[in-house]
Amino acid sequence: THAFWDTQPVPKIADEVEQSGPIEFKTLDDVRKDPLGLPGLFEWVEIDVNSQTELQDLYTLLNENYVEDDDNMFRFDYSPSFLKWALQPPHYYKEWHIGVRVKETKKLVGFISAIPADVRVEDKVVKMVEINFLCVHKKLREKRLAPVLIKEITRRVNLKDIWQASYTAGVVLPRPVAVCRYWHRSLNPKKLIEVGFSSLPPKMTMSLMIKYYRVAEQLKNATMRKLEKKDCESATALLNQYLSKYRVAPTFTTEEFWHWFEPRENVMTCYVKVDSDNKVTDIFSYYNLPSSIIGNQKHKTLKAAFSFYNVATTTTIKELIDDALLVAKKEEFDVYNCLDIFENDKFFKDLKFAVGDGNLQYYLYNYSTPLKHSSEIGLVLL
Ligand code: NHW
Ligand code: EN5
Repeated sequence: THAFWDTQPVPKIADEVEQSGPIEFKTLDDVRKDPLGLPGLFEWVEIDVNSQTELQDLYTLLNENYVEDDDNMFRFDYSPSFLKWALQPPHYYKEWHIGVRVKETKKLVGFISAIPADVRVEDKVVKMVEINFLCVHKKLREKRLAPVLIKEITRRVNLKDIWQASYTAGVVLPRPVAVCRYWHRSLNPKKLIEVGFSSLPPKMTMSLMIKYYRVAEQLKNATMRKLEKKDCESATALLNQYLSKYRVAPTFTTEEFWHWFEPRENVMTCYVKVDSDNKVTDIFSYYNLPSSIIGNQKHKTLKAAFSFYNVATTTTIKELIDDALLVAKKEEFDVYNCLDIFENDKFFKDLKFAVGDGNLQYYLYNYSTPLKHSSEIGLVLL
């Protein structure tokens, strides 16, 4: 049982959902105008990510306390520039960057965020928020602070007349829309083995392994280049058209597209191919999310690229991602990570991906819809 989740407008684990739509209907009159109560030692704060010191506080909280793998060997290490990008898309609200500080010391011990997004579920585009970076300091765990953060962000989102949310988590809660798997493509097998990210299969030698994971030296799509601003209209149209074939997928304005895909050093890599009329025909993109390696003497960080949105029309998805691997290798990533959403399972075997030990569940808040297969999901959250 779930003392908190059982009180929320989400389907019960055993519910058999048939129709898509909101679970409850409320109006602004139903929304509290004052913040939720916090235990007396703590206070609500807004984190201003344009302030170097506040951004650094958030970075440190997450760097020390955010998501780890099941064996506590790796912890996500979102960089300050990544966090700024992730939290300030077009039409963001600073009130949705919520921190909890200790009153006396001002130490940041909790955080949750929302950003606006239009997400289509089946045939309806729903105005939503995407919730991310929920974090409670390790020393304050299991004291029911997370439900307070979730209720407070819900209140502040509701105040803007938005009643639905999407989020992902490694844990199972009531009730996943889809259960997805991570797959991994080794780019630096020696380091991955040294840090325990992967292991040397029996009868495999290190030199065989290195040879096996070698990537091509030349792009399969020789004309692919970095995305430029002038590509935006065409690339947005191509991506929205592609996303229309998935059951759960965002829709992007040109402005949002440029925010999310503009190449940013150490944050976002996006390449496109254009035809003779300057129309974008193919796109690959990935974001840069390293992990701290917990307690390793030799290596402190694992450099991981995470597959974002990809569209292939003049090439195959396999050749397109092969090119992404080459670029990621050049950018010195150790591993390229990818969910089994979209049509991604088409290239896993041929491109030497191996299934990981982590799941990712997709969720909607206050919206029920029948369970989806991972390949019906067309949404990537950071
Ligand atoms: S998923 C990453 C979440 N963060 C981490 O895993 C970081 C490391 N862990 C922690 O910081 C991406 C803590 O363990 C957290 C829980 C804070 C996770 N989502 O305070 P208590 C996101 O950011 C439930 C939702 O005692 P704690 C997405 C748990 O089931 N609920 O636990 C975030 C239990 O409820 P139950 C989660 O360990 C989406 C209750 O929390 C959860 O000290 C948020 C226990 O609370 C999770 N990942 O703190 C929902 N993990 O009913 C957004 C645990 O079972 C909903 N719980 O008793 C939409 C809101 C907006 C709506 C707008 C209309
Ligand atoms: C919020 N938007 O579990 C998301 N990662 O498989 C938050 N495993 O990296 C929720 N355990 O399998 C995120 N190597 C939930 C994910 C949390 C992080 C996580 C998994 C995903 C992961 C690696 C390392 C495991 C270390 C021990 C893994 C084995 C596969 C290997 C890859 C390289 C080639 C050979 C095979």
